[in-house]
Amino acid sequence: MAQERTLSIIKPDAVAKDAIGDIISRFEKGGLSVVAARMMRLTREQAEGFYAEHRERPFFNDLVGFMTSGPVVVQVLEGDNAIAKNRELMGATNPKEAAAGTIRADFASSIDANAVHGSDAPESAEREIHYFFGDAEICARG
Ligand code: RTP
Ligand code: MG
Repeated sequence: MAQERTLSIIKPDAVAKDAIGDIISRFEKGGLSVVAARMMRLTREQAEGFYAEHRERPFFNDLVGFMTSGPVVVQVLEGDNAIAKNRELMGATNPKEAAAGTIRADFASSIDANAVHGSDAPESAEREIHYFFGDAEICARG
């Protein structure tokens, strides 16, 4: 299977719960390696730009408000089939629908405060990785 990279964000609710370590452990145990990482507080402009595809959606303001409500951890994950693997480890957007054992089932409290973000396709992964990281900040393994 192809080696891929994907952009992951540990959202403010999970950071506030001190679940950073547990969540990164899920990725590592699931076969994904961290190749770049930064803790930061998103500005409104950064959050709006990141979620620009959702600009017209009714939940956009709440989403931006939530994503700027506290610090997040942005990271690049690398591994076989990393984009789909990360989404599988995350579980469904709404934690009520997330499969048992997924990150959202275990750490999310609502559809808004849902613990993690993951890129959903190769094109979005490319855009989202470079939204936060320059090539020199991504550390090759091996
Ligand atoms: P994400 O982008 O954060 O990884 O989540 P996702 O792909 O599973 O879901 P997406 O459709 O991209 O939505 C982005 C975030 O917006 C919030 N949302 N709220 N109230 C609603 O109906 C609703 N739908 C989406 C969620 O917090 C979701 O993670
Ligand atoms: Mg999404």
